[in-house]
Amino acid sequence: MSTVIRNGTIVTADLTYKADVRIEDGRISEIGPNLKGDEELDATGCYVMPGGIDPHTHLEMPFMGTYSSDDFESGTRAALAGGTTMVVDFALPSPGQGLLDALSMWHNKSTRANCDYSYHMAVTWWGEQVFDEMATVVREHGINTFKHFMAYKGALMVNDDEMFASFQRLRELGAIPLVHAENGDIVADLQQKLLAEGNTGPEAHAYSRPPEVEGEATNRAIMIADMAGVPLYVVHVSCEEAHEAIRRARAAGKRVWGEPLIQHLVLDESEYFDKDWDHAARRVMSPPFRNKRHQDSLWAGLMSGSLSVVATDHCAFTTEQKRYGVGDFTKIPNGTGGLEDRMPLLWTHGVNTGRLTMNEFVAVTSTNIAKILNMYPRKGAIMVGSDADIVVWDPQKEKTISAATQQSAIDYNVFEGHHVKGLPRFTLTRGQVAIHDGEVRTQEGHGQFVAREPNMPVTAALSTWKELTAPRKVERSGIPASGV
Ligand code: DUC
Ligand code: ZN
Ligand code: ZN
Ligand code: ZN
Repeated sequence: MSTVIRNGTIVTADLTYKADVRIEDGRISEIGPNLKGDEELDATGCYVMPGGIDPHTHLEMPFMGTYSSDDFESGTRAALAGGTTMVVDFALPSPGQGLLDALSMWHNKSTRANCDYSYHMAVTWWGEQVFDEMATVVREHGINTFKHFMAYKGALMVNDDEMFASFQRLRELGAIPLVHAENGDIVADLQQKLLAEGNTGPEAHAYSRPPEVEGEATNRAIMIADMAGVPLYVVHVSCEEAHEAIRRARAAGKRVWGEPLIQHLVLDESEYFDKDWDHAARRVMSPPFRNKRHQDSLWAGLMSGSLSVVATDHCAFTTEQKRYGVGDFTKIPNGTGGLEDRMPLLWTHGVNTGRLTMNEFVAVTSTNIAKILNMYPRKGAIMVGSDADIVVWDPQKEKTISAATQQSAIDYNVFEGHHVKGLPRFTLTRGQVAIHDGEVRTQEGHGQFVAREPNMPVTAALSTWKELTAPRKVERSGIPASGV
């Protein structure tokens, strides 16, 4: 059984050309003119692009006293409806829980996925067990990225010494650290001050996490990664200060990547002020939405290449869940949705406005992250042999975003009322047509785990926990003994 996508224009991160695509056994088997197949999909007037990859989702995640409401079924259905064919979720050990234990919990949740998926592992505490299990996670479980929370003090946060030790371990394993960069100590301090002054509403969430706390933590993480000799991926870059730190690091030759979210590119801080409680609380996420100066900086980063990937941090809570924080903004579950809307919104605000070329759109929604996570060209490419994760994109198709028609399980959409032009006609996940001209044909359980090899050569001999934690003599070569 073969499927052929006919009469479309292929758009990849570097090429635009007219050709048909044949798919067999879930992979692309031929690209060329006038192909015939058992099933034919008409792509006249459409662009045939690598399906989107969202490298930052939290599906069914235990967080802030509850669970995020989209699970691997509804989350991946939303993804496919919007042209995204793969998600990378975070396996999140609770403090004290082993990495392998958390990983098997995540494997159980994801059996219902409609599209392929992978995981980043989160380092939420530090100790010999984490150190040991890291090697197993990388070498036997196909995970080469590890997330560190510099915020959420008393819950998920790791300190600088722990981060430095973890980064050194990742270096010898050929894995890459990710950071949620906000100064958690200062956020906790500002939260208490705001509450003490009677600022209990959702707008205080924004005041408690100013751009400076993100800029400081981003700079710090970059320096720690540099001292440990590892590359660094900074998730949800939301402000100019963080973007500038990344841009400077890249200009200095450091391998640092920044990931803005579609929410921060499209929505601003006015969503929190002079709005009813539910409206503002539904938009509480960390980092919070910023003003136009920051949005302009993020767009400039995408246009110039100093920011590499657009994600969602999809972490959806119902209005009822958000109301846990009535009377205390620090208890509002942090997170917003976006999986279904990322690609149409970025096309509308990026390609249709002339800020991004179509090829750049493919790069920042799919190809760049496939390369960073070491799964290119299996994912992120239209090439013979690549997985047939494809979106047939109709640039003329329009809609107004609304919770009434979304796939996500929650009762609202933070982009309600936004008009988009540019939507999928077909979305294919390993050859299966999951979205067919507006009709949802997803298959629960079709999705498979994608294992990813370490990115860089692994050092010949790994250190032991004892070696890593042993006191070391600090060498101060270059400092004259006289102190002159
Ligand atoms: N930020 C959110 O808003 N939600 C999930 C975790 C995070 O860092
Ligand atoms: Zn985060
Ligand atoms: Zn996140
Ligand atoms: Zn809009």
